[in-house]
Amino acid sequence: MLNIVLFGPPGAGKGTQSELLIAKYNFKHLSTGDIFRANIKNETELGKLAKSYMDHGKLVPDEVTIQMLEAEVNKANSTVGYIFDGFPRTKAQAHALDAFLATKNTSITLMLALEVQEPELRTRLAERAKTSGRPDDAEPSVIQKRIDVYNNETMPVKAYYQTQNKYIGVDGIGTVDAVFNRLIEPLSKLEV
Ligand code: B4P
Repeated sequence: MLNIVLFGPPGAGKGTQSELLIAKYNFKHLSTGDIFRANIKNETELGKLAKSYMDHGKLVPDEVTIQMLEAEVNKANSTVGYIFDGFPRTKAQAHALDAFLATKNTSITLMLALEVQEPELRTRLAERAKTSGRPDDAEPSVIQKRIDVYNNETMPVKAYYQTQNKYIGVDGIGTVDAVFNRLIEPLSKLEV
């Protein structure tokens, strides 16, 4: 079983690359952003709560996010493995994920991190705003807030996996296919 954390700043291409990884490896995809957006669309209580944070570029509180993620893993019950896309985004989430996976006799195999610099992130998110209908893409000040939150609250998660020797940084600039080929290189070694 391979469990991958796909990491990177907002707009780095986590969602884009997850789709390709799933097509190749049959992983179960768990994107906390997608799950929150589905709840917003269905106007659930969780959706209303998540929206009040997401629209301002803030993280949804850990307690709510961790509980939701664990419920989704239990529902999915994959034997191939999971791609955690956009989770963990705080050290508390990383600790909780390790503890939770241990109860299932498994663990995170690798963190694959898409490295993309800020000007490119701003360009991509502004471009996506034209078609996504996402309020958090539409406003440059909200995009900046998401990047700041990433630098302050999410970056420490990188060190968490580095100390476990599980961190692999990948250049996220280039065509989608070129980035994908860089991402699967470490995975192909694991498959042997
Ligand atoms: P997410 O849904 O995770 O969104 P993201 O970081 O904006 O997107 P991603 O990196 O997946 O970008 P994409 O592939 O689409 O989070 C949204 C919000 O949800 C957070 O701000 C937070 O409020 C909340 N949330 C989610 N998880 C949470 C958690 N664990 N804890 C608390 N809160 C949480 O790519 C972006 C654009 O770039 C696309 O338009 C794409 O076409 C383009 N692109 C991709 N690859 C490219 C390439 N190689 N070259 C050029 N363009 C490319």
